[in-house]
Amino acid sequence: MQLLGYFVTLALTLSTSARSLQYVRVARRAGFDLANGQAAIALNDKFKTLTPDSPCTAPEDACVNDKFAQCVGGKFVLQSCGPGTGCAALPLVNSPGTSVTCTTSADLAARIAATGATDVGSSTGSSASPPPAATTAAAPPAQTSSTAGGSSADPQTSLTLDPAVIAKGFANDGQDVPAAGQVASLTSTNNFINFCLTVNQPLTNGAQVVDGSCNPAPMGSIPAKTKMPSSKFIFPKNGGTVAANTAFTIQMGIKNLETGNFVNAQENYFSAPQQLNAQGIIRGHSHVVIETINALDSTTVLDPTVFAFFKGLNAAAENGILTASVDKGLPTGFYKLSSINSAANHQPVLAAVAQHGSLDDTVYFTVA
Ligand SMILES: [Cu+2]
Repeated sequence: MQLLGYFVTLALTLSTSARSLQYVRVARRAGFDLANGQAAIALNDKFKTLTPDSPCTAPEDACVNDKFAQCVGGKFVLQSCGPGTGCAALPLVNSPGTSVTCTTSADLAARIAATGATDVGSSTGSSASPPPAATTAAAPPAQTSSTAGGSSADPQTSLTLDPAVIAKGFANDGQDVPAAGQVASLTSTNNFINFCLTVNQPLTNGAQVVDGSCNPAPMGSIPAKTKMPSSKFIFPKNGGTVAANTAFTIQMGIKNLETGNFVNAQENYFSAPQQLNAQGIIRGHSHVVIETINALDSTTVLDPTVFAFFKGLNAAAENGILTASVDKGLPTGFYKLSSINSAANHQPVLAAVAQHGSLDDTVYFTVA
């Protein structure tokens, strides 16, 4: 209660935006916050004793000489932090634990102060009067995030890449195990966060940019191999026949896709990573497209810019079946019907393994 009072009092002395920030923090304070703060303090104390030659065990991140240190092969590899920042262990906000990152000293102090921790062994009850350092440290985060544009208590709004999510394997071009015809992968030590600076294209930015664009969003959550989406057309069936110029309803069975999740296709196209539901199933929707072909056994490669019918299946499947009505039917002819199973932001679904059955279905049918 004393801490709560401290935060409310502090909040009243801050600007409106900073005040709401503090209230959010109070509301969010979780049972592990104090322990996280104490653990961060202990780690930062330990880091002061490390040298570039200190032994380490991968995967271990640390701070050595105020530089971010990754343990590679039993030895620290140091990376300098950006201007105005240093390396520190920070308390995690949403789960027990700490993360090692580059940040400002003000952000470090504020984030530790927000946990209520004042030293390694402190407890909530003992911090009746918060030290002056905590008070001065708690005010700057709002300024830090607006002026430096960098560190923020929330990694989802911070402009700084958290080292905990750096995919170190991306630094490998794959040619250590050469295979005939295999080309070197593009590599990155910062998750390609600025990749779009390397191409002369506008950012995708939520729009369907018809002349092409560069998309900076990560690919996101990939489901387990056992939860790859799959679909099969029930009507029309492969080789089936539909009456010409007569309304009909496409029916498609779908598995392992939490259908009914679609975002604004004009404003949020490819604008967020693939996401999974609590069961580990991709949250998304499907589409169906019908293309005209000149015969059922045609071998002509089709032009994807041309199609006879297209529909996003925005509703959730009923009893595992998605439907789309082709209100005016189709003229006499031969057709190819395909699904485009997608995540919520309309991107094609991504799977955990390269070798898998088709995640979509295609059937060929006659309209007569
Ligand atoms: Cu879509």
